[in-house]
Amino acid sequence: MPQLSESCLGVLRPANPSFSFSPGKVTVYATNTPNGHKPVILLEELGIDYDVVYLPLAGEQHDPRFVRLSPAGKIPALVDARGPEPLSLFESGAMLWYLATHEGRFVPNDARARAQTHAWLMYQMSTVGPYLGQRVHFLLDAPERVPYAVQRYGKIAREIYRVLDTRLGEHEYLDGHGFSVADIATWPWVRRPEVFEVDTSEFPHLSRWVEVVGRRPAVGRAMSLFDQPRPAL
Ligand SMILES: N[C@@H](CCC(=O)N[C@@H](CS)C(=O)NCC(=O)O)C(=O)O
Repeated sequence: MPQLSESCLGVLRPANPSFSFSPGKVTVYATNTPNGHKPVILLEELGIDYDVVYLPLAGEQHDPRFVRLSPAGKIPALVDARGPEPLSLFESGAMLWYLATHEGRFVPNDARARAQTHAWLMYQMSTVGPYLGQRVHFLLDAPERVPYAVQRYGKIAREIYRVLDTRLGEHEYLDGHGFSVADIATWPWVRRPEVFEVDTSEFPHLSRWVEVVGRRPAVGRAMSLFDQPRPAL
């Protein structure tokens, strides 16, 4: 396998025909999207040895061998082959929660504090990702311009930024306790407001947090992995 990165723990490699995973390591199947970024950021933060298998989403996500790893045929998928039996997971929020609780990092120990981390992670999974995804779809991907949808998801996108900005005006990080999986899940989605045509001059607290999280060395390493040339399939 070509090792494309000297600076990252993660190695970006093309999907192999059997969608096999790396023995004794964590393998993430991902592409260069916010949902793909999340587990890679956390793995870099945790310093766990991992490989990233790049899926271009050109149809191979529906391959039955991939669907066995990710039942909805979506990235990211993760296999933790460090234990006696490989553990296969889909849904990025579940991956973050599993890795963080397994390592005892980026989630608070106290149950009440942890519940707040969970709530902000759920807000990302249920609202930030799906609605900003619809915003992009109707701005950039829809075969025709649908003014109602452009307006509806524009309003929702601004509301999401407002909710996050309010929270980040009260707390340094989303869960109110420290940098956590809630920040890791949310940051890749909201870091580029121009994509959603959201004017962040109204949201200074969110802008401060986007910058602070983006300066974390592990976040930089994870994102640079996705900046590399994509390995040929
Ligand atoms: N809730 C899922 C969303 C996953 C998702 O929507 N992945 C997209 C890329 S960001 C995908 O794989 N799309 C391919 C397809 O729908 O065929 C998660 O967070 O893991």
